[in-house]
Amino acid sequence: MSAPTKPWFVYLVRAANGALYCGISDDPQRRFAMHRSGRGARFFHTSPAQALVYVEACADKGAALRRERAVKRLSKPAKEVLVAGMGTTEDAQALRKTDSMEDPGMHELILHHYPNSPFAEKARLMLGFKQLSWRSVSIPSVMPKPDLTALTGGYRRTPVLQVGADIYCDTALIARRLEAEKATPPLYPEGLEFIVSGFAAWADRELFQHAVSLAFQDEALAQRFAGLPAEALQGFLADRAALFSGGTLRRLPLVQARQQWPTLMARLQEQLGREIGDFLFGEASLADFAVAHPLWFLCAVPATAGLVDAYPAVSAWLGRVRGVGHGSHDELSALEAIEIARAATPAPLPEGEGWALEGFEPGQRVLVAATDYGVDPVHGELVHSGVEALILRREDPRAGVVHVHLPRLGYRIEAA
Ligand SMILES: N[C@@H](CCC(=O)N[C@@H](CS)C(=O)NCC(=O)O)C(=O)O
Repeated sequence: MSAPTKPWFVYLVRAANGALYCGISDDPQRRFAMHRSGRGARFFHTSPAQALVYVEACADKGAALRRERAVKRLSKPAKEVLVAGMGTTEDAQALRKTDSMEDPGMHELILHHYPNSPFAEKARLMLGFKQLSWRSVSIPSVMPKPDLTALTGGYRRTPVLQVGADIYCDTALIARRLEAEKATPPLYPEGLEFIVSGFAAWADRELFQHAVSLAFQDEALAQRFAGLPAEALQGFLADRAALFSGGTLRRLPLVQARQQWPTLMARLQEQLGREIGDFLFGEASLADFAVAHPLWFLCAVPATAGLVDAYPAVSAWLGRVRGVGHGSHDELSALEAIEIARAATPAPLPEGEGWALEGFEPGQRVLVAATDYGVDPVHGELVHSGVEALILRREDPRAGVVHVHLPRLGYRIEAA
């Protein structure tokens, strides 16, 4: 029998100036005593720790870390509700539900996407995995996308997640936002965080590049665009050529993609044959959704479906991953989404998590752009640089003040 896991706690400490600090510990009282003596968190250098005002028990350290992330994302009024209620875990779950209905700081998840986008499928599956409900805004698959860029400030890639006046670009960041929204089931299982995020980055780039090259062969494109006017295909190809201009990535030659594909599939088959669980690393994780979306794309037309079907373990696993579904969702118009952004205030910036960004100061005017493809820049005021994300504040004539969140990895930042 395995040893019972030790409970850990998420706690809130009030500083003398009224601010709330969120942390985790296996002994919150001892930790609070440390904060009182000025040790353990830089937060209390500006204003001393005054009272331990909230403690919530979690099953283990991993659960506490996930809960801490979720609590840190709550608005100040929502944190105050926790403090006032001193709830248990169940109470806090229920409370989060009421928060989203009553607290004007909490907003619905809105996904801007189109049906046959692989990265959008990755996002939809992640939403399904977490059994979240969301609103769906249809965006064009080619430029121009004026309603999308009113929110993003220029970022054009698909998908984009909107939460009120906060706009999340790139599925690498959308995954982290969804994890903060709902910790379980985790996209980053405890102890596998580094493996799944590294592996997902590999699949999103390497595997996806192969899939795109294979999916763009004539026969596959003809099947994809069957029944549509010839101009639709021409317009799509011209748009995708422009998508790559100015970026570092080049389309993988078809012959190379065909030659290398069996190696990629053999690796997946081998991993899936290990009987460590139903998914790539045992339990389902971000890694599964990152591998699934390029394969899902190939399965969509007969000309390329065989590239997946020829590998029974991969095909069966893909069925299981797709089985998580897309969560419950309903349609929202692009104009309503812009109106929601305009009416909302961006969420408070993450507290005490700032991370040095060499050469840049908070408040500076910058531009941030992807480096690989779809390099259209977003201009704004740099209001936060965290470990994973940069946040730009921008004011849009239609969407009002929004915070655009972009990943640090794979993006460049320049003074503007
Ligand atoms: N790194 C980005 C890549 C997104 C991406 O490449 N999306 C494709 C669609 S699957 C795209 O933007 N294509 C051009 C477009 O939709 O305008 C992410 O993870 O979200």
